[in-house]
Amino acid sequence: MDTILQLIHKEKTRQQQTIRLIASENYVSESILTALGSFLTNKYSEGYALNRYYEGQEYIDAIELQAIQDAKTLFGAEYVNVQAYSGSPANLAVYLATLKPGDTLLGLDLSSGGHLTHGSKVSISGKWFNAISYGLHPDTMRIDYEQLEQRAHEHSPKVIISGLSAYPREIDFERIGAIAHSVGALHLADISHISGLVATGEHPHPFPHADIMTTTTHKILRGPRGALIMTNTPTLAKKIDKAVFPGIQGGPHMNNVAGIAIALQEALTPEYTDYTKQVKANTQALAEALMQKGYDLVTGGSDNHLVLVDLRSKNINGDIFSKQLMRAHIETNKNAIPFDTLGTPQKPNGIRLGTPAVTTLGMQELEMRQIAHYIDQVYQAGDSMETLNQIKTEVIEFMNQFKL
Ligand code: DSN
Repeated sequence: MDTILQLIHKEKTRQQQTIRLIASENYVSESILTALGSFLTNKYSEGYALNRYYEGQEYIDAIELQAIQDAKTLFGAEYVNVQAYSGSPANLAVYLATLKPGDTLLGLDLSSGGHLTHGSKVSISGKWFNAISYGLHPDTMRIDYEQLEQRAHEHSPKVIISGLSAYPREIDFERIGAIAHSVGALHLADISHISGLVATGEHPHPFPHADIMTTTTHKILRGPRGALIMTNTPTLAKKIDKAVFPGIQGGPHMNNVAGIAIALQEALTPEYTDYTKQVKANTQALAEALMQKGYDLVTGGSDNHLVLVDLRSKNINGDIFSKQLMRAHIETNKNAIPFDTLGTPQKPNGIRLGTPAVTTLGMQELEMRQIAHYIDQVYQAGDSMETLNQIKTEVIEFMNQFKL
């Protein structure tokens, strides 16, 4: 049986030999890996910088203050909490800070590209709160802002959530903010998927149209697993800090916070701005190449880092296709297609593809066309293991050009 260290090594090799197209994944730098595996993991630091419950915090405090300062600079935020363990706890902390059980929140429906924590019935956000959803317009497959406005007036939510996990187009934060404020609701922008684009001006900024912004740190932001909660309102900042600790969490994972601080410093460099531009260029190149090969994309393209491939015209579901792609070392995830009544969560009729990870490896438009070619070859191969193995060999050779 493999030891844990052997399994870690095998996972590294697997990542090296696989085209990773999961829109929420990335590769962190060597410095971030060092922070994650450092002595910081030995320390308890309940509380916040300069106001802790245990002694021995001089270096911990300096790390947390640096992370907060860099997040403020990167996102133009006045108050930042860097302790949430990940995106779901970050959103839960916002709800604890702003809602009581039974209060109404309004978020983008999961099957329209929203996130579980935006009010899905299987999440605490949908179980403990009166979660109402808005969706897409059936003609454009883009957010139906008129429906959003109508539901906001009808249900008077306390919080309206903007943000996506599988929506390939720009979000009009200004319009959502105006709707929220017209009904006395707070606007929470969960920018987890697009935070790097927001930070570098490649997507419109939620501030000043949002009252609170959350983001995970491990997607396009290219940090370790964790989250930021940001606001420019002092009273909200106090409530959010109390909600994170002691509301829902104990001691922060300071090795992660150190990794986040390094990721934020990396994101403040001109190289990172070039990276986010290339992510968008690569997504567009991938979208065009797939459409040329006859694949339908939801909304017919992308403004951000992801595309949603509608497989209904291909007579294969996303579950089977993503497994076949994986056999050829192409890693994707199955995904629901908006308004598709035949697909199920386990067997939806789409796959989601994103370019943040492959762009980190240095891939450009040429490689995106090559990836579209491999994807189509896998489709043509059907379940022929011999052909899938041939494609896998080619993919591994292709990946050898790029070093983790
Ligand atoms: N799991 C993330 C994603 O893939 O979008 C969101 O939590």
